[in-house]
Amino acid sequence: MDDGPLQVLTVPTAPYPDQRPGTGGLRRKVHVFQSRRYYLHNFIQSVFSSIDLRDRQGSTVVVGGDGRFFNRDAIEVVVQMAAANGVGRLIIGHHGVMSTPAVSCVVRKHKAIGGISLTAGSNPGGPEGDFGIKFNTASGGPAQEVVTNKIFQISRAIEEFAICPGLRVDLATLGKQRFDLENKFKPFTVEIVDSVESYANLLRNIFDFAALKELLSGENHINIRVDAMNGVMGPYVRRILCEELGSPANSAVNCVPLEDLGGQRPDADPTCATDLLDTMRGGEYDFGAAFDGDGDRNVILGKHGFSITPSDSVAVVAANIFCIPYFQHTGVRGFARSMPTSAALDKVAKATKIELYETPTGWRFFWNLMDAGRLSLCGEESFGTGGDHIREKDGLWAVLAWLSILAARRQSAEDIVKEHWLKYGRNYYTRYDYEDVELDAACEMMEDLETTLVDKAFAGQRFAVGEKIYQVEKADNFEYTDPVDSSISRNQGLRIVFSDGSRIVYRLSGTGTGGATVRVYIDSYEKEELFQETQVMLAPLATIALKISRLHERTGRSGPSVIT
Ligand code: G16
Repeated sequence: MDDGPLQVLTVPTAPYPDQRPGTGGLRRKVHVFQSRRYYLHNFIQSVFSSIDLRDRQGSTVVVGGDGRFFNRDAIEVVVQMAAANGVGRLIIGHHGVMSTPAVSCVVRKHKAIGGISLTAGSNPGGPEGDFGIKFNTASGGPAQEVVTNKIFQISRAIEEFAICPGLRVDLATLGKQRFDLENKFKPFTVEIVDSVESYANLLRNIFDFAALKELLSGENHINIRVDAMNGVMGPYVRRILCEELGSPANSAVNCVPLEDLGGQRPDADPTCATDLLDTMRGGEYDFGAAFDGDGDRNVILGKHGFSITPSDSVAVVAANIFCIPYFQHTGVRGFARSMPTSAALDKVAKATKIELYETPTGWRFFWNLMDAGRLSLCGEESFGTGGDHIREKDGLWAVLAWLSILAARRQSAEDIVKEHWLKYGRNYYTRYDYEDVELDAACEMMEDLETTLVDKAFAGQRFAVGEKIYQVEKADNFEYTDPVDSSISRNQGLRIVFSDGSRIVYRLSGTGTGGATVRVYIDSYEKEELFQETQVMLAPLATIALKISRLHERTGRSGPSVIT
């Protein structure tokens, strides 16, 4: 600052055709950001340009990230470009690290115009891995389609970007830093904040921390095991679960955010959190949990590794929602799940006479309902659960929700789930992922499949596997009309619904970075046979799913890359 006001430059650039944000922001291989000139700059400029200049001028923006490789380089660019684009104040997590739920919380608390999270969620990290940018708007929720479409349109025609190349921010020092910019009357401010504090305060007002402390460290405490997966959640787990709620320090593992995320895929599902699953199988711990890189997803395990599907998890939380003090105060306005998520939540909604919304995949479809006061709790099969306290799914919130239920009911997670099935019936659920499939082959298969499904002759068809016979009740390409703003989202997944309520859903993922990821979701409701093996129970439907789509033949694959 001693050298006078910082220069603001306008730099010419050329557009890239592929910057359409997917389900969780823009995700690409790290080398794409490194090797394509101004690839990151173009996207960041498109994000800022999507906000009306009058709203942007002097505004506040929150910046966080999960600490993965390329975060620091990217934050520097974001800071320099925010300053040059008229933003007045940036709030940044200490060391540039802040979880996605905390970014949502801080955006709302400071009435920011938006938040930028530098993360590729549950995708692998490191120089050979993925990097990404999520953009949240003033509500604290992921940008909606109308905004992401605008960002994409701008990115396709971009000719220049604005930047203050001389601006250097110290991410390691808490507090305010001021920078004088040429052509600006007011200094540009950067505030480095404790990444956990505001978020922890929010949780303290939602849950009964005294009861949770008793559960985790009182006389009859349970033993928990929490895996932060070397992502952003380490500091949150240490501070909230260990220091504040008294869980022993060694109950939390992989708590230091690493640039390569420890070389493992930071996904909150039992196939990735294998260390946690193995440890839980040993029987030493009563309850286990893990998160993804940026802390918005969660996996919940009971003793001996009893695995709880995300679809069941949200249904159980819904059925026990008044174990959470927040909902005792706010009441429950509605439940929601994404279309491919199992219908377990629907059963609870029906029994409690609470409205149930079925939305397309992606958290951005939930928060409009929350802002309109119509939704309190929602979940997705992709290990996302959350409430209307923020506008993102929230991994640690989900863990505290479960612990609140355990504290109130004094039963094991497994017993709670099994009692739930006895009362409501069970939705057996599985997802097959075919990763890195050739894009054209995947798209052509989906197109042909749609042609088959929407043909009038398809409804009513019967499929037999062994003794099981399934009759098609309806089949379509899922389309959603937002009940709040009447916007329509088409092409959200091909689904076949059978007369017994079982479903097969086919979708192309919006988060992959190589080729296409084909997802096949299978959901079957049982009232009697409640305690069988999922894969055995769903084998007939899986056979039918592959037969109808000819997926293996069309993609050249002999089986899924991952089954969850
Ligand atoms: C993102 C979105 C979620 C979505 C998930 C999977 O999660 O935020 O809403 O369910 O991707 O999407 P897809 O099936 O299109 O891959 P995250 O945690 O990766 O940001």
